[in-house]
Amino acid sequence: MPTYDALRATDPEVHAIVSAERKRQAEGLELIASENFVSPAVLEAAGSVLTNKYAEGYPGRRYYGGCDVVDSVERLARKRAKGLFGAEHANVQPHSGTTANMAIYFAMLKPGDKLMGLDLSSGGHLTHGHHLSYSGRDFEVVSYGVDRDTEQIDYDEVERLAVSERPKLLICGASAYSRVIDFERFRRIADAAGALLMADIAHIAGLVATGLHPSPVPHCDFVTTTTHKTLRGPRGGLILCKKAHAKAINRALFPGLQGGPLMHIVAAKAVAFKEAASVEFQQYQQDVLANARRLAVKLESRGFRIVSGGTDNHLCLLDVSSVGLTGKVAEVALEKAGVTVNKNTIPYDPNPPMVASGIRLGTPALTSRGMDAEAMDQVGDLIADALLAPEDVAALSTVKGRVEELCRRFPLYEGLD
Ligand code: DSN
Repeated sequence: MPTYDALRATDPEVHAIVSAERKRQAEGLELIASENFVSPAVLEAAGSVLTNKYAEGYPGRRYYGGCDVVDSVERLARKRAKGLFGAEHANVQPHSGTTANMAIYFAMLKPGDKLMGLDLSSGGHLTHGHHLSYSGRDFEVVSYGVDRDTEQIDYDEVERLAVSERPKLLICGASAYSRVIDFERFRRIADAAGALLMADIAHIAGLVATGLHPSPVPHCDFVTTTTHKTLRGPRGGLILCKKAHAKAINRALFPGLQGGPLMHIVAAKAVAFKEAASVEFQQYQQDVLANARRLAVKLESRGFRIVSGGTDNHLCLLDVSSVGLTGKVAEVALEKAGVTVNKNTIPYDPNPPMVASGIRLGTPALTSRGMDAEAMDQVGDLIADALLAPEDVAALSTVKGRVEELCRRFPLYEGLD
């Protein structure tokens, strides 16, 4: 376990900030669906001397000398990623999910080409064609949403739209969608529309790696993900694709979009891929799913509406307008109670994103610290108690005390200060 003795001596100011963040993570309930707590081994690799090495290029073809050692870690990371997901090719260099997605677009599309993705307000991602992102600025965008009644993807409607719009690239995958995504159906739709198919599995990668969500790999031309969400690796991105596209994708990422890869992060990704292939990780992902379901049921029993009526994955969307709140008010109230969430629009939300009518709750981080079904019932009660008294400072402070008590039962990063 790394310690921060050198940091404390050299820069007490930054040491104090790191220490305060560690304390915040340990003493609060982390329910942001896209966050997780990496293992000490991942943390150690991410903080290693590999940060010192420049390695522009790819293993065996670098623009710098002295790359033999880091070549071996990149090869290992690629091999493990391919094995984990059953993919033909892996590029482990993307600094983030956004650059991973960008590499696909830049390799396969020309400016002005048409892409089609899930609308942000229906659970999609900024990089799937939102007008404020490069994806919505440089390309022509067609968006699909979710059905107003079921709040789930209507595949017939996606097919109708894709066939009439004929996008060059069809994107599936989401940031705030709690149901299974039918990648096989998306393949049939892409074929009918003459489109390439990309899946962004940033949120569900851990579930896919363990077979708890159907894999997009056999059906998609490209699969992108982040490595830090359910996959529980360092902050970063990953691209998987068919061999036929490997060269174009590699070139689009480097030198097209990025410079030197972050070799310490590549090493940490390799560690995370090894961990994700373990029996323990399989159990962990099962617990993530069970906990998400339990939390959703608990909150429903406390009077909250769950978007789409439930969850099949690691997250649920709570419609807080069902108790007269906005997502913004709910997020602030919960923060005062030591519970970290993000406000989130819900399908057909009348509120703008910075206000929103929902909050997104995910169980990957809490499950990493060992929380179980009984703990989820308590978490549900703590959230409900805070949201039923969002302006009551004393009530929120009482909830915070209960949150800290629960967190003490599930310690995090013991030994770090
Ligand atoms: N910010 C990520 C999330 O929270 O889902 C997506 O980029």
